[in-house]
Amino acid sequence: PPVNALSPGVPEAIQAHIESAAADLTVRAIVVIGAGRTFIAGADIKELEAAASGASPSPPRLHPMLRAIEDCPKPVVMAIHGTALGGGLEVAMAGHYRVASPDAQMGQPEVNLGIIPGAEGTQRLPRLVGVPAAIDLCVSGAPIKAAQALKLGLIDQIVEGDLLTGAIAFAEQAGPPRKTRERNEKLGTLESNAAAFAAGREQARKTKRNQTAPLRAVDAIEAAVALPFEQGSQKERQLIVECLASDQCRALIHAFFAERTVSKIPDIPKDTPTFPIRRAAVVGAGTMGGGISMSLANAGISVLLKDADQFALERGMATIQKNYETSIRRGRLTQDAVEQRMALIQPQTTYDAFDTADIVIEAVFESMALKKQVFAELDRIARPECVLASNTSTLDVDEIASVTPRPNMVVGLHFFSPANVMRLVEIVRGKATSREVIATCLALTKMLRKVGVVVGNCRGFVGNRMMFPYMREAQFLIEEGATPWQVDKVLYDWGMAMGIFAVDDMAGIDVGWRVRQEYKHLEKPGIRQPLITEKLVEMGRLGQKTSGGWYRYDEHRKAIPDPGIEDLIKKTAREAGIPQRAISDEEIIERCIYSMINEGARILEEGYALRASDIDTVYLTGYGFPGYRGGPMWYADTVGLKTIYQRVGSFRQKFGELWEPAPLLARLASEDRTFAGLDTEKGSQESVGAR
Ligand code: 3H9
Repeated sequence: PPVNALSPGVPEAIQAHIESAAADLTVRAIVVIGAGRTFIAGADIKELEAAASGASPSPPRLHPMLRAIEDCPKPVVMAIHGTALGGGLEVAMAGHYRVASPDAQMGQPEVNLGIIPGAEGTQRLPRLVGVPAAIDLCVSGAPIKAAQALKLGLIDQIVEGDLLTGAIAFAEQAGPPRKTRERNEKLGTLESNAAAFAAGREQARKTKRNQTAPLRAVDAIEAAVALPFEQGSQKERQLIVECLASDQCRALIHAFFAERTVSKIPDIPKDTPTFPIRRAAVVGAGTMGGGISMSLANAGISVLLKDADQFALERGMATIQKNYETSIRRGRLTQDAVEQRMALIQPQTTYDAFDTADIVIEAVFESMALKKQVFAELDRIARPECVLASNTSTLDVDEIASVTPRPNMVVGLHFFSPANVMRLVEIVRGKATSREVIATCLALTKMLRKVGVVVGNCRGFVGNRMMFPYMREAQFLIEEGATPWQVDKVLYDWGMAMGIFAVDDMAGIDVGWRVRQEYKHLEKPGIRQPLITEKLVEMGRLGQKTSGGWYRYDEHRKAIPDPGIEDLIKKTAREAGIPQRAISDEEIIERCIYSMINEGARILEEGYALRASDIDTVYLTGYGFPGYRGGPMWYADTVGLKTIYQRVGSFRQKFGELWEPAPLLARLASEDRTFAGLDTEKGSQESVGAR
């Protein structure tokens, strides 16, 4: 429980029960069904983790159980509800027949963990659904619903009503046992599937950039076509063992557990009382306010969306409508669903009915003065038990809270743009924020199907605080001779979802610039500051929204390198006396990524993040950091903290005090330790933001 993973003892018990039912003369057919909320969600990922880290010699062997099921002389019917994923689907495919609840989901998500299906899934799946569909399922890792599974031939029937009753009725009528491994009617030949294999490899390269496992999954399916079942299975075994030994697999398994650990906060146990959230209000109908309103409406929560400016409000509602229409066009939502969601969002220019809201999320401009004004107003109107949240991305939540006599109810909820899509929400715990409010926000982010990471209240919190040095170094690099497009390409090829300058253009160059203005008084004189942003803002080149920023944009929003910007950079560098040189790809990665890691180490030491793995989750779910590198802190461990520390030290000598190594990094490096090791040692002793 809770997902019926195939942990040690489970496969053995399934096998024993199949064998005893086979021997029982009173049994005519067998139904295998999961207890609780699901069928089987796969092999036990803890076991896979042990195999990947070398702690156990090999991956779990589910094969004897699969053989016992498939060779059972009586018909075995698999009854699927919830999720049949990975090893769960592999068990189901070893059965002779499959029925499912209408809302059941099935898939082979192994690539998301850096492996391929390793319990004959790559051999049975193409036999049931054909090669192209099998490739798509194994390369994308995405689950399909029962209706689609029926269409593909993965299941034989959808059972409306009680699944067990339906499955038993099916079993009573079922034909003789039908071994999947002996079914070749959909398999085809290497020649007939040549195009499918080529397309699958292309899909893998495009959608799972730089990753090995999706390509190996195609290799394994190819083996299913080329070889008899037994030999195909051996090939699959060899490929999964190879995948398990990779850094990519270890990183992705780390990412899986890191994401599920973030909600475990030592001083906020699972039974902490929460405030029910049925009705929300959002202040500010800009990009963020609109996206947040959509996220709330998508979860069935009604929203009052307020903007004092009628024009901004109408534009905000039109953007929401347009985004939903795109979802209809892409087949993600029905017209009906969209109408229901739109009906949940009520636009208004006043604070009317705000006294009925369970939570208010402020999403106005990033200005402390403005935010304080809004919170003072909210304090007058909101109910005492209403959670007052600010979507600030950098500002001091305690200072915002100081304008209300109830700072315990104030919290930061930092959504990421586009808020209706991005999964990360930083839950910023202020000095006085109550445990109940944090627990409520954790529950709310779950309802919104997002990942809520509790962070402390420092400038930029976790994500943006690490983004400052990352962006700073990227800008220094272009001042020293690189181009924005070179830096972006290197970062993209390394695995980032987007280059940093493309990100800045998308977010709006004025956003970062405005933050810098807020904190200008803290800048130390004599310390180097990036020079170009200010000029772009003066020129009105604010990014995509003005069709020009670091890049120029065509009518399809395609980024085009702009020689004018290159000239501007060169001229500015000349005037500032910055010598020009060729910059290597390696230097770009080291300066951008190591500066981020060094800041991460500081954040961790200062207690603004609870665990290194929380920092990783922030970067994996909100900043497009490649999952197969595990997040910045995990990546640092894989490079080796000694190496990182030495490089940071040499940059300190070359570029000055901005590169001062974080004391924690220095300590762990000298003791030959890792961030992951530190997480384990710390266990549940400390909490976040509570100091
Ligand atoms: C595989 O099968 C390989 C095979 O080919 C054979 C190789 C030989 N194992 O996500 P949740 C835990 S690879 C161990 O919060 P939800 C999870 O850590 C596997 N633990 O719930 C959490 O623990 P905790 C292929 C697992 O309702 C708790 O269960 N399968 C596993 O939001 C609840 O999880 C997958 O990749 C597992 N397999 O989502 C499926 N799964 O409470 C991975 C979950 O202590 N799982 N846990 O933090 C999922 O996608 C989601 O968990 C699921 C439920 C959709 C099932």
